[in-house]
Amino acid sequence: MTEHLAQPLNVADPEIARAIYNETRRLDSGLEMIASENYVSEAVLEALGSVFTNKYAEGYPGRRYYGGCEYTDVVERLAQSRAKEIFGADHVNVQPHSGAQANMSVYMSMLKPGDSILGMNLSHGGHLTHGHQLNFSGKYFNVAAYGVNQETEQIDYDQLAKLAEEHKPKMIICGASAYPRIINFEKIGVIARQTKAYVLADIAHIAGLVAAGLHPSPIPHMDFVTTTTHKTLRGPRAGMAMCKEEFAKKLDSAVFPGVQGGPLVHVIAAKAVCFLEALQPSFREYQKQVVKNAATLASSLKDLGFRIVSGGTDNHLILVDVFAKGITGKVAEKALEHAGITVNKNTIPFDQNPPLVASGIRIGTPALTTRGMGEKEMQIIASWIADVLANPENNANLEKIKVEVQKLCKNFPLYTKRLTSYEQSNSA
Ligand code: DSN
Repeated sequence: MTEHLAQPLNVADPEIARAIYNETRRLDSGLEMIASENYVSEAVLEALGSVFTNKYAEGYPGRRYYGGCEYTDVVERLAQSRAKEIFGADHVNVQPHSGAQANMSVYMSMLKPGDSILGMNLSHGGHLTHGHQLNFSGKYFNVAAYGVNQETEQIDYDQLAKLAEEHKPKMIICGASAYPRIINFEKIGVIARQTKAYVLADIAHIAGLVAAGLHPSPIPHMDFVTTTTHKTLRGPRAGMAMCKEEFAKKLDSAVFPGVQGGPLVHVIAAKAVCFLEALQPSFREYQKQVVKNAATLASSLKDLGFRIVSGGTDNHLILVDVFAKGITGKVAEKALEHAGITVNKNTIPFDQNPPLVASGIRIGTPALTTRGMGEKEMQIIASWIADVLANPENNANLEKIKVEVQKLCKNFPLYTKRLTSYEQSNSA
């Protein structure tokens, strides 16, 4: 290889190397509590940074539009068979670049522009791609939306059934990005069959829990199941789509050539690695701890006087109604960030504030659990969150808590070799 192309990153591009180092330090020294984030393993990172980034491989294993796909086929077949083993799906397509593209592919395989769909309202915990007016799903399809019951703040299955009966959607979409409770996939599957609708579950948030058997599987009740691979599943930033055998051909041609061109083979390799990790017994233990940590966080915050949307959690996340304490989600997010605790502002059901202000914050435990934190740490963190939100503008207090956060993080180190290697090579 030409000599200058063999240079390490910190020599070839010191500015980008520095930004990567700073991001690694940020992850290591702060509390990452965004419910959709996690920390991948070194093995996943190695696969992501592999030479497979060089490869074009349009098509599928054994039938590609490019030569040189011998090892690409090995990678994609391993990813497919591991995903099938984890979820028990008839058919899996591991090529979607993201969850949004996985969803788009499912729509493209069965629907035509103008068809009706029924999805969960974004402001009640759904997702943009489930029919939001600003998203392609809301622009191309005729959307009806279900939500949660105002009292229980849990999915209103009666409303869902009624809307399905009235609107006769061609597809019902379930799954959520800010919903802390078990989703009754069986019930939704029955409603779909009664109203002759196809049915899709987007399990992006809970895929790791489903893989570990800690959330009921949607597979027996759904025609299609999509997910991202980077949230509770703890793999690379990407998507995946599964379906019943009868829809396999349609789904595959919707992914390629329908929605995407060449697959990202290095990302598929990293998905395969994360799937192998998810098949290990330790993964189930990890997911159990994710759920226990979220439950502890919810009960600790409740004890400290916070209103938890729906009264608690069954999964990896909680939604806290901070507006009930007189501050907005926006202010809460900023103050917590100042103190080294990263969360995101989030609307709560029937929110009186717009999404960029929001009345809630969404907090998740997948990343901190990967670091090895447990219920004891969750109790400490809950008390810091309460302290920050009691005085969100007291900068001295926020700085004081940040120091405490950093001390705690030192006991749960992250990506140490990467940090040391950069520091050593830049110490001269
Ligand atoms: N934006 C993601 C989340 O944070 O939940 C969902 O795609």
